[in-house]
Amino acid sequence: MDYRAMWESLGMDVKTHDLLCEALPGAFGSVYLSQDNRPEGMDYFYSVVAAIHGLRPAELVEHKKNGGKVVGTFCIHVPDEIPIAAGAIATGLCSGSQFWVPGGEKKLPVATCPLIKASLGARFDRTCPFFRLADMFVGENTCDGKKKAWEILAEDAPVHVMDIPQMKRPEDFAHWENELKGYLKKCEELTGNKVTPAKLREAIILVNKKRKALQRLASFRKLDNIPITGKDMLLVTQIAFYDDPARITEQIHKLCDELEERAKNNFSSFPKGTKRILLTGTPLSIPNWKMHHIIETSGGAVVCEEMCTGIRYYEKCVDESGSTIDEMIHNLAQRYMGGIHCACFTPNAERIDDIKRLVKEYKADGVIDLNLKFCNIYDIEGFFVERELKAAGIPVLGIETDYTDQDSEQLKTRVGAFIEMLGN
Ligand code: BJ8
Repeated sequence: MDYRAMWESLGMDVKTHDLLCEALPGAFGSVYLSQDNRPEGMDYFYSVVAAIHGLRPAELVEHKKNGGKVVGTFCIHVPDEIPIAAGAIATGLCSGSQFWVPGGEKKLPVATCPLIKASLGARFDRTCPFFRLADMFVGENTCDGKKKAWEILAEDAPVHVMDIPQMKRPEDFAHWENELKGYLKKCEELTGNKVTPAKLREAIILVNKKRKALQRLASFRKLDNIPITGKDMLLVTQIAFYDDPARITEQIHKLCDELEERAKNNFSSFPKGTKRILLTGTPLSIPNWKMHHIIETSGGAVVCEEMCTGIRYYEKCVDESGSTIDEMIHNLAQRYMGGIHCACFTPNAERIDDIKRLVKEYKADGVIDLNLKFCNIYDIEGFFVERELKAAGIPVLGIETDYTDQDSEQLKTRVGAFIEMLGN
């Protein structure tokens, strides 16, 4: 398929398409292709990224030609199972590149988190096909920046906003169940398809299978000899937000089969003595590979991400036992609210418990608490993260950054010193 022509037909800026074709291989290559001993099973994921501006969007175009709808989401509190059960394609929309930030700054204050600015920039500047192909954008009021940004986005696109409670009391779960029911209705209206119990059950099983594949992949990172880099694991997780769920599940298992062989031979992707790092904090949307690259070129290996682009996305499955819509909505609410410990909740002690548990499970030598600039909720919660980890004797480094490369050298120095300290 001629992706350039597809961009044109979507009313998009084709100059950006040409620019991406030129810049992406370089940017991706310097981070990824420089890795030695990559598993062959990563080839699929590398090829998806290389054509991210065309390959998957072309499938969405085809789906729409056949009368299908596309639903775009920004937060892992919003279940994919519901649009899938209504016959739509669900796709992640969070943006992780500085490329879109100036466009976002035309509409939003500069002092806004880069993830939000990039997302709005991608839509308003017509520079990301996913943002042109979504028939419905699903926002949530997890943080102040997002909550207000959706009002601006709604001036240009159809937006459905979900009201996520900020506490986890029984009445809050009841409220979230209602919100999920409202979302189901919205998806039915959009697609013209009824969500039947059989369809919803099928979607729950499908998405759980993807989670189980990611869990299997992550389990290799618990080994003393880790057969896959953190960068590769991050890439697979990021693509999981966009790709066809059944296809990516198959590809992840294929990769895992190869890693099983590597594990049998005690193969390690890292030299002996590499320090094991757990990352926690704000999400790392595609193509944000900055911190993983810095850590893994400074004597560290990222063994786990306590993040939405990590463990929080795949560690917990939805209970598959429900048979009525109400029972399944209940189970979805438990998983999508009870099972995610985002800093938007108060109190949020479960996140600290998770970090401590994951440090043990993945044998991490230290934790880096990463915050995207202007994200107040994670920044403030960093107080507890640092205090509690220090009290538990776990070394921790707090870092605030954005999507630019301006602070890369400084970060390398800080991360390098932290990793060296872990060696002592
Ligand atoms: S469940 S982390 S995906 S809200 S946009 S809160 S970085 S200021 S993304 Fe998130 Fe859902 Fe929570 Fe996860 Fe901060 Fe930026 Fe807000 Fe952000």
